[in-house]
Amino acid sequence: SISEMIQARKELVNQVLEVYPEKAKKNRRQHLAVKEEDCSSCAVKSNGKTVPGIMTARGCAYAGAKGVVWGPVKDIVHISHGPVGCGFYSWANRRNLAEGEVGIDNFVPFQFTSDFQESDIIYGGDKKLEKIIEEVVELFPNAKGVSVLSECPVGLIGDDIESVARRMTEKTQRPVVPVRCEGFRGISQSLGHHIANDAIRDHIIGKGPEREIGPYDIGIIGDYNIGGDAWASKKILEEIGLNVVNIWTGDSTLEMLQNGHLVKLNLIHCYRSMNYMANYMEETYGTPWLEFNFFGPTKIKESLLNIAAHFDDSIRENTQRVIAKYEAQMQKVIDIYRPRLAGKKVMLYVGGLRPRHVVGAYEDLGMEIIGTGYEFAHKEDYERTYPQLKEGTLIYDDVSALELEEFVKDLKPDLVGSGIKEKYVFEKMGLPFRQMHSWDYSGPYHGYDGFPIFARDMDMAVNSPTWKSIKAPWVK
Ligand code: ICE
Repeated sequence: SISEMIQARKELVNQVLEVYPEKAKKNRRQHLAVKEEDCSSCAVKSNGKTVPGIMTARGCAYAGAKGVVWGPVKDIVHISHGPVGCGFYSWANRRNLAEGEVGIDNFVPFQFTSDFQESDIIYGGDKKLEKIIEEVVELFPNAKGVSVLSECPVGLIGDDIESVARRMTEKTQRPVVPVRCEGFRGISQSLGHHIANDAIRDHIIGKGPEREIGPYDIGIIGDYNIGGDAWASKKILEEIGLNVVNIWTGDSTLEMLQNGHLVKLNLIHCYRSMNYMANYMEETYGTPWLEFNFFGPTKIKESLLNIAAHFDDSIRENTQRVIAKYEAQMQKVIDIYRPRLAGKKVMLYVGGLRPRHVVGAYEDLGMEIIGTGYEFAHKEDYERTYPQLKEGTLIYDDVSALELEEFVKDLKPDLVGSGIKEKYVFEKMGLPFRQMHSWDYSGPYHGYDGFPIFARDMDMAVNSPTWKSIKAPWVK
């Protein structure tokens, strides 16, 4: 029965926690829960400091600011300011695609670094930064601006990148934006999102030449175009008659950031990383915003109807027509894959949005989420999550490598959806796995274009005969 299952999963949590010392055990217990009908007890603690010594999958503020928010702005050169490693190891692996001519109006494929050396730590890196910015605009005169993303040592030695940025904004006649996203700030990449949002607020929005707002102009907030996601989202919105003028930030331009508030409605996909600017635009400019979810036909339909409700009859009629058109196509996808995937159990562990946003897409294929959790979500994100989950679902916040491994061993899911740090652990166990950050080199997964690809990929993972012939190297 369900109550027995809930009990068993609670016991599993206790059992796994046994290895920790008392203090760590007490801390971690608050981050783990089992979904029950009355969810007063299933709320987990979140957005707290990781227990020292525990293996976390979290990233840092620099990751959240450079990798997530600023990186996809294609016509700005982003300088990873500090030692070479941070920029190098975060280079190109998030798969935020961008169109345009590389080196002319698209700098996304590049990696710019100030490559700090010992002498820069001793004497400071401000002069070097100034010289680099000069070189950047000389080599790439079309760059619309420059962002300076600080890495840890820059903050530790007290460099004044703000004054360099001010001077260079004057000198180069384009925005040079200081982003104080040193990795040691905060407890996860989440603060990096916030810092990056604040930099847009302070240095970019409302500061360019304004444009007229058309009656159907909208912006997409928090779609980073992973594997082409934003293009798939945009396509549907345009089909219902809306005009997507800004995307924050996937395949984005400086102009889109400057004029983010000049739309009738902002649609926010990733609430976690950009709720700050969505709120700011509403409070400052009166631009309304609405959350939506474009994973899987059920959620797409729900979202389209909500969006259409903000517009006139012509948009509403278009929406009905578009939903009907795609419903038939999506049903074909479901007819192929559902028989191969129905009843399969899934465990997820991703960043700050997808652990709830992809649930509907799996359910469209008849799959069941038995465990999910976020690396760095806040209370508001978990509150949006509980209603999406079935009773008995295991919920884990900032789950440690050990905990996740033990949960998976016990619950035996048919598929694990998580990141690169988890991938090879579970694949070596012979467990089907999909990377749910980068879409495992696939995608898009958003929109009607994305769902058939999502379905195919999940089937490919779950039903591959390969897993049966894998024996974990540590099993004697
Ligand atoms: Fe938002 Mo990996 Fe994107 Fe989310 Fe965010 Fe990150 Fe991407 Fe993941 C992201 S912005 S990079 S939807 S930081 S996949 S919260 S962890 S679930």
